[in-house]
Amino acid sequence: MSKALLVIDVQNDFCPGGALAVPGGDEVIAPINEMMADFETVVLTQDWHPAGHSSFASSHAGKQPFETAELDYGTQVLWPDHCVQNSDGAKFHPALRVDGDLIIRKGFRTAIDSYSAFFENDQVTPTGLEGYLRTRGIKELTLVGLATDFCVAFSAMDARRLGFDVSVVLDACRAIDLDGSLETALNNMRGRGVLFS
Ligand code: VGL
Ligand code: ZN
Repeated sequence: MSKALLVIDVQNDFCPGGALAVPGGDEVIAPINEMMADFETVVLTQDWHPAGHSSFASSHAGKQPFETAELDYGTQVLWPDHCVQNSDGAKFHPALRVDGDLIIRKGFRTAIDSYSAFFENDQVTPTGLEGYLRTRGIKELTLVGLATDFCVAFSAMDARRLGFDVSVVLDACRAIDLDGSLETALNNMRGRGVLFS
C-alpha cells in the first residue's frame, strides 16, 4: 500500500515519429504495462504545453531547438514545439495501458517549464503530487518513462528532496542525451540516493 509507480510522459511526441522523439522511446511501453500490475497506486504524467510555450525555440526569435535561453527562473533548454495541449502528440502512446489512479499534467503555464512531476522549473511552484502521495500514505516511488535525463531525473531528484524512497528502472526509461545530459543526470540521481534497478 505504501508504494507507487510513477509513469513519466509516455506520449506520442516523445516516441519515434513524434516532435521530440526520444531514441527507442516506445520500447519502454511493454515493460511499463507489465509493471503496472504490481502497484496498487499508479500515477501517470503528461507534458501539457499551451501553444507558444516559453520552452519552445519557436517562441524565441533567432533561437533553434536545443539551444538555451535565460528565462526568469534560469537557463532553459529550448525544444521543438511538443506536447501541445489536446494535440495528437500530447496523447499517451496508444499502446500504453492508461489505467492509472491519477494523471498529472505539467508545463501548462506559458512562462515556466516543468520537467519534474513535483515542482515546475522554478523549483518552488508545486504540482500537487506531493500532497496526493502523502495523503495516500505512499513512501516509496518507482519511476519509469521518458526522458531519463530530463523529466524522469528531475522527478526523481525532487522526490528524494521530499524524503521519498526512490528507484528508477532504467530498462523502462530512455534518454534524450543532449551534450552528456544522461551521464550528468545519472550522477546527480546517484548522489541524491536514487536507486537504480
Ligand atoms: C521532456 C523535454 C521537454 C521530458 C519534456 O519529458 O523529459 N523533455 N519536455
Ligand atoms: Zn516539455
